[in-house]
Parts: sequence; C-alpha cells; structure tokens
Amino acid sequence: MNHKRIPTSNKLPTFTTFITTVSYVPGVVCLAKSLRLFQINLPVLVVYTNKTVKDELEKQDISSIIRIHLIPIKAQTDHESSQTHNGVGALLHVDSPRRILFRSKKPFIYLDADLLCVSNPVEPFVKVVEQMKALDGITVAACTAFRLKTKQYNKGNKKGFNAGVIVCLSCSEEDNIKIDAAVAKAMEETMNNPKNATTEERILSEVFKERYLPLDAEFNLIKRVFKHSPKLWSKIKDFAIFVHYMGGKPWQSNEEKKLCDWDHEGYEVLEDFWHKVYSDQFLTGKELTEAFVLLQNPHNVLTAEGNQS
Ligand SMILES: [Mn+2]
Repeated sequence: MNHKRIPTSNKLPTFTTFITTVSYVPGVVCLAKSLRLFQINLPVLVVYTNKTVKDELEKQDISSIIRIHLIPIKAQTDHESSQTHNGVGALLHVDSPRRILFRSKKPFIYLDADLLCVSNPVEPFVKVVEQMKALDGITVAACTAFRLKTKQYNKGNKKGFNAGVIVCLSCSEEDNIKIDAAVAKAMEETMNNPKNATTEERILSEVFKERYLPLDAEFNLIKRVFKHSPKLWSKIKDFAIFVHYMGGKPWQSNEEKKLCDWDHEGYEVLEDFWHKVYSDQFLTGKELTEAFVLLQNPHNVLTAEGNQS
C-alpha cells in the first residue's frame, strides 16, 4: 500500500528526529509508523554520515514517510570529532546532537527516536506555536523534567527541560555561541575528569533557562510516570500526545535493558503497546489512541482499591 506524502501543516515546523546508531533503527521506524497513522511524515536526520544506519533504514518499508538526510561529519565541530577516543565525553557524543538543529537557525519540532505518538499532535502543536509567537523572546518550548522524588513534573521554567520533545522557532547567533561555548566547556571538563560528564540536555536547559515555554506533560509523557506515579498517569493519559520510552527501550532484550536501566521492570504493558504499533496492528490513529487510553496499569491496583484521595 502506498501512503501519500501529506504535508503536516503549513503552520508547523518540520518534525525531525535523529539517529546515530543502528540500535535505534526500530525506534525511528516505530515513531514514524505512529506518526503515519496521524498522517504525519517526518524527515530523519542521520548524523555522523553513518552509512550502516542509512542502509538499515532504507531496508525498512518506510521510505514513503521518512526523508533521510545525511549530515556530513564536517558539520560537526572539530573538538567533537577529535575527542571521541576512550569513551571520554561519550555522553555528549552518543546523545542526540540536537544542537545541530539549533545551529541551522530554522524552525523545528524535535522528537527523540524513543517516542511513540499516541494521538494527533497537529492541533496541540499549532496552539503551542501560536502561544510562543505571542510571548516576547520565547523561541523554545519543552516539557519540564519529571522528578521521581516528588513524582511530579517540575513547575515553571527555572529548572531544566526534558529534551525528548523540543519546539524551536528560531535560534539567535548569540544563543548558538552560548551552546557552542557550553559544549566546549563540558567537553574539556569531561576530558579532565570523566566524572564531570554531562548531557546535551543539561546544557540546552541551562542556555534556555527561564526563557522556554514549559509544555504540558502530555507532550512528553515519561514512561516512569506509569510505574512511579500511576495517579498522575491516569490524569494525563487521555490527552497524551507522545509517550517517551526513556531508559530501557521496548526493542531491547531484557539483558540489554538491565544493563542500561536501573528501573527496567514494570513497563511490560507499555512495551507491548509499542510492539503492537511496530507490527502494524493499528489501522488508524483513532484506533491507536483508543487502545492506548484503555491500557490497564498494574501499578494502579492499590489506589483502585482504597485511597480515593
Ligand atoms: Mn529519549
């Protein structure tokens, strides 16, 4: 079956994701499939001119919905390509280098490859863009971080954002200089002591601190909420737009998940859902959304039986 390429919306910046390693191919494929159910096509930026990644993506039956752009290594800054040895600074290297998008100075909607679209994102994003345009000096929007300690998303924009979903209308030269300087400083500190390793997420959060529009949690519903804050999950799930499979990925084996995620258990329901999308079990976005809303949360048992507060 051929899926026609439908323009997302004239009012919206391009949906973009990144892939840097072959291990994320299933993530990109499933994100693209979920977006396709809502008639959205996304271009994928393959960075580091990784031909293996490109070949793997092209093998998938998604060529009609994904546009693959290779970003040549030359586009990376010198200090990055020269400091990949010994895994030092790995966090900044393996991270999705979203800063390339900021440097392009073009508007974008960035989506992590471990997201799944669970309802139509167009209207909500159109509203966000309108809101941003009405606010003076706000060009970036993202969800605040979810804190396990408080079991809440942080309030306000004084603290960092989760970089899984970012709307950016433009990035000034001044901000790009700030990002580059912060990345260079972080790289140097990591070279001096690997314990100082940081993430691009923290760097971007710092650069745009108090200058970003905090998005509602439904734009970036973190999987941890499902297990650690089931009540909050039930409040958000009906409006959820993206679920973020941070940590262990649904396409990884249990052994792989164990290695990269201290909290890899208790997400089977969400992971099974991801696999349903991946294996094309939904024919329409409506079907997908309805099934998602009806998912049973096993962590909800205690609250269902008593405590109605
Ligand atoms: Mn992620």
